[in-house]
Amino acid sequence: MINIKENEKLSVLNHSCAHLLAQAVKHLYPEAKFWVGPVVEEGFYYDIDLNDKTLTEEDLPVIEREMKKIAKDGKRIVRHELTKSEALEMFKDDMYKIDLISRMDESDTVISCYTQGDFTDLCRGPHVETVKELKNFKLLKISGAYWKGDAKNHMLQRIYGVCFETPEELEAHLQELEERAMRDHRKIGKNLDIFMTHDLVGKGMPLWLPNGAIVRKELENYIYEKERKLDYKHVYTPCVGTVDLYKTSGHWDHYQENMFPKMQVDDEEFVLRPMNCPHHMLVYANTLHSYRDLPIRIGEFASDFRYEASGAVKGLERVRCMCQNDAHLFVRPDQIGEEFKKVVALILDVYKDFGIKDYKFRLSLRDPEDKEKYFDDDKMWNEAENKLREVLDSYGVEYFEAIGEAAFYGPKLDVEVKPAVGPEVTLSTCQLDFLLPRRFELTYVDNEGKKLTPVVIHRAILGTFDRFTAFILEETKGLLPLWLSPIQINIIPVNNEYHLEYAEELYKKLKDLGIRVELDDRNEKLGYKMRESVMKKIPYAVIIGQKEVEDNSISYRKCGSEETTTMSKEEFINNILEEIKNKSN
Ligand code: TSB
Ligand code: ZN
Repeated sequence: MINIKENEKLSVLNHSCAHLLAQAVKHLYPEAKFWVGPVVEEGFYYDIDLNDKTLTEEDLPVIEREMKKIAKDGKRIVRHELTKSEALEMFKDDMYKIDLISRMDESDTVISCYTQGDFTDLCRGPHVETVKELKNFKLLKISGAYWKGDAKNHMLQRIYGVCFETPEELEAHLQELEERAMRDHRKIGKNLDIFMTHDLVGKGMPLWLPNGAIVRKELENYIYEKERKLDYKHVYTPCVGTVDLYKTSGHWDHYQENMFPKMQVDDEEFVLRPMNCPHHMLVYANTLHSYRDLPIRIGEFASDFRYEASGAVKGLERVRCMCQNDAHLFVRPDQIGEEFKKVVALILDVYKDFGIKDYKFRLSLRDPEDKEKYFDDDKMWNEAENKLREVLDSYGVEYFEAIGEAAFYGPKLDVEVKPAVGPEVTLSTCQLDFLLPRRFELTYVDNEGKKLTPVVIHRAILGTFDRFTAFILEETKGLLPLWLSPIQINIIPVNNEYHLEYAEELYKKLKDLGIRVELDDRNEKLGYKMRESVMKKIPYAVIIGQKEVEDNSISYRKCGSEETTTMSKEEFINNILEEIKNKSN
């Protein structure tokens, strides 16, 4: 999909279109005030204050019509330059523009505004010459947005749109947007009954429905088995901890803005945990360790709670209550490289199993200027960052660097993927930490009986089951591999009167074998049932008609294919069991 912001010509066009939008809104709602209207990757938006009036999607065509009318009129777009005091005078009744102008530095900024007909807006420009050039646009959606992106401020209304030079380009873009929306896991998740949300439970707190619970359980079993083979030891720990636990770890000082507020119970202060590391540090400290015991790998499918801005929560991808596929690896300094390599190998192995190809490794480093967010110890950071680079270079992993993306306790290697809608997100992560083991005074005994401090590697391969499910639903467009599908086989008798008995027998047999099977014995037409089976993304639709009953066979159609295959019942069952066992894609 084209990135409008990176295309100079389209940027100008889209920015001019944002002004056209503002002008139309002003015509329709004279009380409207405007904050900012930037160009973004997907077009443009404008943040608008309409006092108490709330717009809905239905208002967009009305605004579009007004925009078309203004564009047809064809006024020139004229630039004026102003001094700061002139600008302050000109916009004196507009708190938003005054806010912007007040922050401009008179000496090195030219303050400019642009006028088209009866509408003037403060703007740096540049713009197209006349509004006539703004022909091929579309308003896409409307949402709320806090002023300056701060939840403490009041809410503005954000209208999104996009503009192109030709109607063909616009049409192609809209088509692409529609396809993308179809791939959105929130839509797929609803259609396939994977998860739901409810205001009474709260924002960012999805409820996994039976179909989703199956997917999650299968993912848990899958990764548990991989980790078991790699000598991970799994634990269960509580999803709360005392404030003191998080003061010891440093989360209280460096991660508090991402945490839910504390709660008082009797004489203890608790927080819902945002991470599991402190609990795992205590599990490690529960036993004495010799240098020969390391690495020790403590894993958990652990629930965490994080404060994510209400505008940022999104389906299963960004939630406030999540379950991490977490582990903390306690290693000797000489084992860092080898253990890190094993984690990267596991990530690659898992991605291969799922057929995930489109991802990037990102080396996330601290921002040395940000003393609040990152633990302040230059030596420790340099050591950790250099060690990580050294490991990555020696194993030939390709990555790019991102400043300010590290965890507060250390640098990390993240895997970044692009969801159907919205910016990139992190899936897997592998993080190097010299800090937490020190803060928890963890030790192991070396061969001379001396107590030394281990190093910790934090890692999450599937990231969270929540985000991974969101991602895999989008990757597969809802058609999950057989082993992961909530319903694996749908048996459809052609005629209940003659074929139901045979179908029921097959249903029972498959169910006894542990296959997730459904029998569609409704009195509906075959074509109708087949279409529904495809819509529900059930990998196999098995058709039972006269021929099948007589030959003791089955016919099946794979979801998405028009081809029907017939074979003996035994052969089919063997193939299915094999496909599930092999976790074929
Ligand atoms: C790996 N302490 C480490 C852990 O040991 C940790 O918590 N790392 S994390 O902060 O990067 O989170 C791990 C993973 O959780 C991320 O890689 C990401 O895939 C996933 N994740 C983070 N925030 C959210 C969220 N709000 N919703 C869903 N998944 C999330
Ligand atoms: Zn951790």
